[in-house]
Amino acid sequence: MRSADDVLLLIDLQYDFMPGGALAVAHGDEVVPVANRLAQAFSHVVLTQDWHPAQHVSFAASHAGRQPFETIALPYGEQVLWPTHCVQGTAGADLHRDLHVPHARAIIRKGHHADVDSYSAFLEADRATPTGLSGYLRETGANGGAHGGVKRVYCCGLATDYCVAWSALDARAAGFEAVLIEDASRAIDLNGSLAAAWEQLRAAGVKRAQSAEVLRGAA
Ligand code: VGL
Ligand code: ZN
Repeated sequence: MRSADDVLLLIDLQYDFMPGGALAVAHGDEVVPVANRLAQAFSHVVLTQDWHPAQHVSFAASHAGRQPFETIALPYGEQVLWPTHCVQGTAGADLHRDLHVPHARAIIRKGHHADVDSYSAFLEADRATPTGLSGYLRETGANGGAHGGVKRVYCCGLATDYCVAWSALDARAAGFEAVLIEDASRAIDLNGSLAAAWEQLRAAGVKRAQSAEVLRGAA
């Protein structure tokens, strides 16, 4: 079992990101059994859910004449327009039924502000609004805040080049060690986004690991 310094962050294992879903990630369902195995090795697991209101600013359908996968300029920067996905309370926003992590301690829902997207589990796309996750991780962990909380965040899930990468980068920026578990994640890979994400992750000091290494305590 991993020490209480470590948390496993399982990102967006929701039907809309699975094959057949509204924003399907190729082979996304293959990560569910890997996530289940990893979760058995961590006492501290946190889940995330992409959780948008129906007219969310990241949806192409919210912008007249715009198509999915185009980009637009928003006050906080460039935004990819996505197919409508993970609408609050819909079946597509549900976690995959084969995900078995009954000991998960928290579920962070993100992207719930209508006018701001949030790939990251830590900080919304305006790069100013925290989700509360870093405060939660600092206050919990080994023996609670008084003894220092979580030190290392293991990230995996969907999608490698968006929500997983941004979460790992923001974990680093918040002062945690960060590890991205590659084979427990799958990518969207839009216009070179996967290679760009790996370059950013490397530059930020996020470790790239495989689930087997994590499971045998080598990463
Ligand atoms: C995600 C695009 C839009 C993700 C979420 O989970 O990676 N990507 N919303
Ligand atoms: Zn989304």
